[in-house]
Amino acid sequence: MRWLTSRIMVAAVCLGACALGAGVFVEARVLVEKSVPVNGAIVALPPSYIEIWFTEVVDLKVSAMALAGPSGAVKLDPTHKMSPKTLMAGISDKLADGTYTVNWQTAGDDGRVVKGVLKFSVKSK
Ligand SMILES: [Cu+2]
Repeated sequence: MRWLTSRIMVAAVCLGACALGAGVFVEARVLVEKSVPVNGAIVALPPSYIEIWFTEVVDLKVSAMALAGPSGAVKLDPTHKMSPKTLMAGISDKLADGTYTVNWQTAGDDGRVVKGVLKFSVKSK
């Protein structure tokens, strides 16, 4: 009986540790720390680039950014790293007034591809 009790205890501890591990794993996902333009911002000057700072070193090989505005997709210059945790892409064309969406993807320490969206609006008039 004592043997059985200890086995159950071990199983319970294992399950607890696994659940904790899973929780930590989710929290360890790479996140956006900040961006230019700031998510949700309304800017008077059209930005000439998009830069995103992440919470982990990012893998450029699986990183991408795409910009879409009021008249559809906007061509971005190639996505590159400005620092180990930062992605950047230049915008060659002057953005017209309207709301824009940046779809990004990257991977952090665990190599898993993570995707996200940032939005900003240009209001020059
Ligand atoms: Cu740059």
